[in-house]
Amino acid sequence: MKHRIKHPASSFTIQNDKLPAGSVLQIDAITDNIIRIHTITGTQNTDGSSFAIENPPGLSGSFDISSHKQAITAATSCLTLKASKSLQIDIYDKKGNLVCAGARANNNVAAQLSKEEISQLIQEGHMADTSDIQFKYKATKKIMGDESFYGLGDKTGFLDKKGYDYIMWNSDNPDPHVENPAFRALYKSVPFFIVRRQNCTYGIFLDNTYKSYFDFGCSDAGCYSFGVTGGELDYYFIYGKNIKEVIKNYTSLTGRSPLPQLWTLGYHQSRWSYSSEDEVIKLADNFKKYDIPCDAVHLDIDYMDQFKVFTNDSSRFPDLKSLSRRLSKDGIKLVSIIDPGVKAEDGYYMYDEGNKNNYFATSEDGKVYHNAVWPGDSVFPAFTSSKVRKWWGDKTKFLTDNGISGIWNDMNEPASFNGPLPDNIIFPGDGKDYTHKEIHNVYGHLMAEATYNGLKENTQKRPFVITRACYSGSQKYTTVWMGDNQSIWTHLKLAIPQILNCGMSGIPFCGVDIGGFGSNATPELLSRWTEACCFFPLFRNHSAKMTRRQEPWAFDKRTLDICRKYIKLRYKFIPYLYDLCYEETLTGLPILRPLVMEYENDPEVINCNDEYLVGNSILVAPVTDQGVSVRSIYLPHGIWIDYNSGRRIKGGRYILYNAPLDICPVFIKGGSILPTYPGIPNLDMPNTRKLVIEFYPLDYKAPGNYTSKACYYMHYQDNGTDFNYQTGEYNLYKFSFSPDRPGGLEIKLTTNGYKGKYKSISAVIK
Ligand code: MIG
Repeated sequence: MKHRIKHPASSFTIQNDKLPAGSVLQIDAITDNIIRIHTITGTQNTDGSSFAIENPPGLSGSFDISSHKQAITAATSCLTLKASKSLQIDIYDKKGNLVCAGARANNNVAAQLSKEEISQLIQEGHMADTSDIQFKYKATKKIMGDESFYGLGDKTGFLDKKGYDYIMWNSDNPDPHVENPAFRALYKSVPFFIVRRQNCTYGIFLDNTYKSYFDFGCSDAGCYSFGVTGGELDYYFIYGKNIKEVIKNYTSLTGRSPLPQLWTLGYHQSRWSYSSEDEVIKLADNFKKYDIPCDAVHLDIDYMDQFKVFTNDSSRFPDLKSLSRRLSKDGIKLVSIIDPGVKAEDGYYMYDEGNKNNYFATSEDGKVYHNAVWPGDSVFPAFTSSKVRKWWGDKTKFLTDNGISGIWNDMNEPASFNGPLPDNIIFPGDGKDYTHKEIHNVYGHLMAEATYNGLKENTQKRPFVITRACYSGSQKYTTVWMGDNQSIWTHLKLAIPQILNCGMSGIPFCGVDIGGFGSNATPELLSRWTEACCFFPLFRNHSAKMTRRQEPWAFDKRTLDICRKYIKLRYKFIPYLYDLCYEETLTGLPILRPLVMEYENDPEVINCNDEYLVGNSILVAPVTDQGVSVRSIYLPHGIWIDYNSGRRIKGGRYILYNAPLDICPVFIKGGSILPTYPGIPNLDMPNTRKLVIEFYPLDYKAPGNYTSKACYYMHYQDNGTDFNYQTGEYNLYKFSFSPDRPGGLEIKLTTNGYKGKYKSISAVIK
């Protein structure tokens, strides 16, 4: 919901005739390294409010303000901001270095096509973004050196966004999955980015839900800009001494992902659609038959009765509850899809209840607004209202009572088949009506919030929600996937920078459709895709109707063997992934990290698009090209242990690596201690009580003959299901290695709150 941000103790305002009549620019010290810069119009809503920020960090910042003729200077203990009367804002660090300099606004809009360009595109039968971009506000900053730009959620393109421009407008249009000059938006709006140059990092969070534009030196190499088409200019300058600090500070504002249920880190199998109970049972049997671990099967839209949400098709799925019971014997959970569009059909309970209570969006004349989605003629719940969210959340009981363990929110941009929703459609909220233009980009966010709270209340378990559309801060409620990619190699390549930027935007639990959603996968593509994504937080194979089937066994024995091998590798490292989830709850740091996050001063990794780190101990450099079995890999400085051969390799250089189809290059950082599972069939709790600790010393000659520096690792354990950990029901272990200690490795329980201790922990030295 929309939250009021309390008026900070320390702030000042500037008036200027460049601002619209009745508006002032207000600058607030939120903390000593977060400064909010926002316009305020009129008297109403003077504190501003936010969909993304619910519990701002303490509002502890304070300004020391001095005013001169031409400028106001305001200093916190970390930053000094100078605001000229002409509204140029420069920000300095404690040492007096200029961190972020305002630039004179220009009229350049990279995304705006000229009239001639538009008519030519249309003449040739192409689609074009013909909208006339009218900025209400635009902020322009200097590019001062070798800046790189990271973040922006799910946007396509490279890790470093310098030289590109993007649009925030949640869009159900899979075309922009590849670079396309006519479209720059995708499903999500996460208007946060990190700016990094030598010895300097900061982030900017533009908290505005209207359509907004970002230009990173695209239309003018000397500056970057961001502009909004409605509402107030409202952005946070977020300082940090490195990328990690910026992410910590950003997530201290917009929130962090809570711990997931353990099983959600397992392998998920999906298809549009598994469309009968029999088919689902056969699917589950195949996982057993082929010896492949699996924790979840997803039910796409065909389980519903005529696509009516919160119903089931009783001819195909007569008894979901007993189906779920049958699957749980094999440790498999069911996740089902839910779309926001409610079928407009008298007598259908969702439609009737919503109508009776005015829960649906309306036209300006107050009549319920209709468009079409999967059920045909449909109406759209106003998730802007807390009553509607409660209503929707309560309805999830239909699914949880039927044994469904997680909800997959689709089409919540919202997508519509009869043209886009007009800007002026009204979504009633709490004490305020919102226009579609204002809340389009948070529709998916609010639906996720409703789903999360409903699941939490109905089950008392940690809710598992996946969403396609979202906004900054959605990480508190949901995991995300990247929508409709295709079974093509460029989309496999794209998945890496997409997921890394998503993680740097505060959304750690994310994934892509493994094998590709649209078009036909090949055995080679599915093999490489499963390898490349085997550490992705959300690990789901999904494919579209009318495409070639894509389960691990759908092709040949070799593909099956490779998928099994990498799915098992994934399960082996789930304790490590879960530890990273725990770390994320404390810091906001993503599970998958670009190399630049851990090796910030290494110029080789600034735009490394084809490798990623899992935490800081595992480096993955998958093959993402067809027909390729050798690739170059950059290893940052340090000793890296080739997971496939055990070889120790000195980093700080490129190596050429042989990676035939069944090999994904994976490296462990020398001196790492990692918790692993011995082979387990799934994540049912009894299977997860045994742990094997692997230690990768810097130098290893033979069993018992190795050397390493002192190091330690903290391992987290709880019941993997509910919220009891919040009242202390968890264990923290410290695994440490000391070269002086006989026997080397020591395993110690440091905090013991949870009684379900591991039955056995064994140490393996690699
Ligand atoms: O119009 O539910 O992105 O994952 O399988 C397509 C059917 C609707 C789009 C989702 C996709 C899902 C599909 N949905």
